[in-house]
Amino acid sequence: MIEAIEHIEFHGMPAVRISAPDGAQATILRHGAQVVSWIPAGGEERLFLSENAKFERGVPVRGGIPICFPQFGSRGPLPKHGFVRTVEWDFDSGRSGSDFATATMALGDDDVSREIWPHAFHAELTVLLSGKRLDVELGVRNPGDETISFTCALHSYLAVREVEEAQIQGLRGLRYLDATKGTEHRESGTELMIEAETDRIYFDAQKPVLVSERGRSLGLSAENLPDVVVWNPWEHLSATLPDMTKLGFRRMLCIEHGAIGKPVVLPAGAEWWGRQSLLAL
Ligand code: TA6
Repeated sequence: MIEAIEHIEFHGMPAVRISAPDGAQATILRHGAQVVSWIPAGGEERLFLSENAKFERGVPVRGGIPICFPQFGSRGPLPKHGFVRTVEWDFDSGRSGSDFATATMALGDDDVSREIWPHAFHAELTVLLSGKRLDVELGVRNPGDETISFTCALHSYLAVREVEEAQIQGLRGLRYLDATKGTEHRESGTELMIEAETDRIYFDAQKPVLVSERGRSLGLSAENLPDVVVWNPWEHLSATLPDMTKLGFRRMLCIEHGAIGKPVVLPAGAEWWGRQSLLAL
């Protein structure tokens, strides 16, 4: 019988694998508390992980669900996407029941983090697996005595059969930043298709996002993460990324929920959480 919570090595790195009795499974690296695999009950792998991903200390892993915190992208003075995706988190706790399994990873500030971001924080990443659903929740507490503010995202790399054939719904009417050009627009189409490099931040999304492909779909919804990033590097940008294979960009589609447009402001002692939920349909 498979244990519900297992401590394993994944590409030479310590990881936690959680398994629900219905066969659903997820793997979380301690490096970055990054979910690197999710197989829903009765299903197949739904997260993209580059075949050329690097599994090295201090280096981001290309694929899965990297955590961008306390800064999304290069929208501030910190390293791109912040620093928590490249440091080792602690395993905090794990639990399972008749139809779920869950694990929580934790990270607090230390001398190294305060050199980059001079603030006290305590972050937790909780992954809850049940049937065809995966909930990924980032919680942040401010244990210090000064207000902190941050932007963040759960940078989910979805596995797709063929990115050009995937239809993305749920974004119509939203204001978005086209980060490839630095221009703002409003989404007029009901379905977004990826046919070139795409890097957009949609603000204040209220509805779930649906990614439909031949024979399968994936629904994404969120709480307290109002913005949605859609990213695919396409051929030319992908060729400059050493951790992507030549055709890897065709197998991935990032749909990232985040708090990007309006930073989260946490007074001393306050807590916040944001959750992205993925449902395999
Ligand atoms: O979320 C989209 C994005 O901000 C893109 O601009 C792209 O650079 C991507 O993240 C990946 O960033 P990374 O630092 O992991 O290569």
